[in-house]
Amino acid sequence: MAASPSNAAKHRASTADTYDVVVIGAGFAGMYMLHRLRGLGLSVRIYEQGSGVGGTWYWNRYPGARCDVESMQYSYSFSDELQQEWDWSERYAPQPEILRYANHVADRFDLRPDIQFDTRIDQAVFDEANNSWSVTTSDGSTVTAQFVVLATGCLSNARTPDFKGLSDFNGEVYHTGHWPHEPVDFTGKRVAVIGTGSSAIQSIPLIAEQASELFVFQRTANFSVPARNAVLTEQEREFFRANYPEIRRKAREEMRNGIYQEVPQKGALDDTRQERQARYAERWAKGGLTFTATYNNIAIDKAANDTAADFVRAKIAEIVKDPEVARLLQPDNHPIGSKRICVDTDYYATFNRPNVKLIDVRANPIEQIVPHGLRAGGKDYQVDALVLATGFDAMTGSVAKIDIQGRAGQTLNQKWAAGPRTYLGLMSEGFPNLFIITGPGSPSVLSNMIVSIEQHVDWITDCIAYMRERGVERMEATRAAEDKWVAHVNEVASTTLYPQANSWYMGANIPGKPQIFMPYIGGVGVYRQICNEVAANGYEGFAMTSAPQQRAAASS
Ligand code: N01
Repeated sequence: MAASPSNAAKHRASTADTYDVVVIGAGFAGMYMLHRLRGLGLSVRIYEQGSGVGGTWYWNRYPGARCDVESMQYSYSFSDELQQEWDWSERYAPQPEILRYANHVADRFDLRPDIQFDTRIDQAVFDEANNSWSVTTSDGSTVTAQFVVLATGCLSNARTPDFKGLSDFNGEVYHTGHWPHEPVDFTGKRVAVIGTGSSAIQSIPLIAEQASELFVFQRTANFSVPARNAVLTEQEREFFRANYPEIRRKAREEMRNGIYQEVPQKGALDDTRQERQARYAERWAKGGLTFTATYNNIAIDKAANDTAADFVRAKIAEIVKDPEVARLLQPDNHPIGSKRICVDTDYYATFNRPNVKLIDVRANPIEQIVPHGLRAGGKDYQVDALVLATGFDAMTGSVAKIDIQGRAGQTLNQKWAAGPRTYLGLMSEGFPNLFIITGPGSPSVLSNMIVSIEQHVDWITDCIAYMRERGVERMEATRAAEDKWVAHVNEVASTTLYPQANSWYMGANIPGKPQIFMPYIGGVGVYRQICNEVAANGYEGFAMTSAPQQRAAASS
């Protein structure tokens, strides 16, 4: 439902520099947060660095960018009208369509009047006397808010490695996470792509169709499964529309990753080799992320994991004609799924094209960028364009760019110097009234992000309503609750194969970043239950302070 004119007027009635809540980021998290807080009658301001809504889908415009969660599930569930009326065109929505959807939501719920675009937040300082945050924007103005919500995204701080000579390169340089708004035409050009993560794996097949020569610089081979993308039929859309209440409920409560799917009942080693091959072949033919859910122990049992990894390695050998190239493309240093599995269209087959060359950066490290190309392993590769598909400073990178000062002048960067510490991923001790959406310590990037975003936004909204009803002005995670939660997050991670990979989940892709498994791997259903119980128990593990209490404490 669009906000009524009277409501909209009320939202904007706060004084220009004081808000109840400042939200940082206008992606899917920030937009829904604004919508819900308006429902409480609060004054809210979103600050967004980009010139439009959509967050990750605003920035990542590289060729082939699309979501790896199916479109009928990668969508908001909070409004039945919205989910009934929006027509997704394909099984996996392409980036332009997801961005159209984000814009549609912004218009439909009249969100834009409360979003300030082209504005970064540089600093947020907690004022202990007033229980409020003083927030400074990139245009130099300062506003005050009782609450700040970080809706900054987990994969929004694109990372350019410190390549020697990069600024001397004479050609075009692109980063997949910061792609130009106009289409880039590589026709007839010699192109180098550095990196072979999801962004590279999606863009390489399309760049290869245009480029005269494409050099792919691979340091670590990644597992990828076919997307089998297709146009959605009306019948498929109708199935979801008719069953949304049950599908969404199952996704939230019963699925570990927030994606409604068939749940495996047995382990990989419970089947004979022949049965296993048949099951993997069936999932491979079906396509998509559910490949690693063929069995229930692929993420925890190395022997089980090996059977899935071997299947994919054999597929690579079958698809790629040159045995040496196939060997290089076969991942050999991490369990399948311990890095985010990629979902592709024709990725491996692209290496059969005569204009595509794979360069093994592990054996031949990139030494430097030279004016006309790239030097690796003592050899020069002449190129006209450089595509950096080198990933992100994930989960903490965007938060770290903001100078956040909590109680007693402690900064969040100081506190997280040895790795992020949160209670439930939602708050960090020492930083009152500061909420994080899909932060470290929550299922976040291991889940269907929209499911996790909606859960966090609903929880935060209920929490703020609870505080308001009781005259509570300040809320903060306790040290004891945070310590316990951090220990639990680490303990659960250590029972899986995830920490065995040098992944961005571990912070391993950023030199000097502490290596800690950042998301909570207990599953979205379990996690939701824990969050609900904490709330039902009067926000157990959080200290709540009302104004008179605080004054009394100060004078005693
Ligand atoms: O980034 P990445 P991404 N020299 O970090 C290489 C989501 N996503 O943008 O592995 C040479 O995965 C690096 O090599 P290595 C998804 O969650 C989703 O591709 O560090 N190479 C790696 O190959 C995904 O996981 C979708 O050895 C260097 C690559 O760059 C996440 O975003 C689509 C290097 C970076 O891969 C990130 O994906 C796209 C160096 N100095 C993204 N530095 C979908 O929904 C880095 N690399 C489908």
